[in-house]
Amino acid sequence: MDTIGQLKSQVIREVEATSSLQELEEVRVKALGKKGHLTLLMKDLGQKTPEERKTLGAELNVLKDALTQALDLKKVKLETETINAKLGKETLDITLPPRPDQKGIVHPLSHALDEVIRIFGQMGFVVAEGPDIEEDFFNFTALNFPPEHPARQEHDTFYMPPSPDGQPLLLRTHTSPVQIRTMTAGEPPIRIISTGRTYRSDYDATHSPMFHQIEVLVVDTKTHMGHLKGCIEEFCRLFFEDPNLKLRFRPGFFPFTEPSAEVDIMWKDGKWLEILGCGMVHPNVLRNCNIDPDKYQGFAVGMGLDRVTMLKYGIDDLRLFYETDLRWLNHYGFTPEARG
Ligand code: 2NL
Repeated sequence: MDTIGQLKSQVIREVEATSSLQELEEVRVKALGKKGHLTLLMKDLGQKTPEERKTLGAELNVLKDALTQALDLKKVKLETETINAKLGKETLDITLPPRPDQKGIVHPLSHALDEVIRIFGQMGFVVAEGPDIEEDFFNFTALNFPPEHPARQEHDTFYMPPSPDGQPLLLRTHTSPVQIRTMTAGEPPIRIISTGRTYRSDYDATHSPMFHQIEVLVVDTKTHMGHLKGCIEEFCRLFFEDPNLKLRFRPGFFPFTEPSAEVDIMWKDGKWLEILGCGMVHPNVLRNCNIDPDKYQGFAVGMGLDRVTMLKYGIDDLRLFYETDLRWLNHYGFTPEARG
């Protein structure tokens, strides 16, 4: 009894006398640690009679709670004092100008691609993607290029070592293989745009060995050139933000479309500028994808993203897109907030 009363007032006095968290911890260990006074008293309980154990045990538990509470209270008090002392010493110079906030900039190509996807998305198209390294079959053969067709060289194709099963591999020269894969894998109706990187060995102010294409493909019953023309007109007027933009369709040739056309838009000062190629999907291409050309027709459009981005934003050398010059990007790029 007496021991308990003494221990209590002694520990409480010690707790009150501490002036740091470290001192407080020492007091705690001395009383409640493995070899602490209270701990030893509790161990002693084993030697007592059951009757003594009952009363003494209860008293020791009350003491333990009282000491723990005193220690906890003092701990909070010391912690608060420590923080207040620290805050009292700290000064914050709110007149300092803030460091400039270096924001990310959206590359013009990404911005233009977002626009293109938004416009075709509103017309009901979905985006399709495929691998950059393609099989010769998807890039050329299925698209009605005969084996000896000069376009296979004209395209300045980057050939890769063949695949383990002997397939000729190459860096895709256009995004058309994505459309071939889509037609082969699924049933019409099909309404897709395919976008991504394409590669040809060519380098000057208007050609980069890696560039970007956007292709459009619609396959359905009763699809005709009127749909092709309307879709292209709608797209160009929205993309170039001119509802009265004049377009001109000229006959063209591609192995994968028949008939084919090249499309010009009327640019400032009455000049026509070619911006895309298009046509009705060649029946051989449909057949190569197991689509019956007597039942389905399709139209397709192919466009260089780099070229239309240069036109829209007045960039005159395509190589600037790929030089990663931050000053250029700050001038021609877009703030992320403007991404829609
Ligand atoms: C251009 C012309 C074109 C296509 C691409 C295409 C794809 C399939 C079937 C038929 Cl799978 N056609 N694509 C059609 C006409 C023109 O691209 O000047 N591109 C930059």
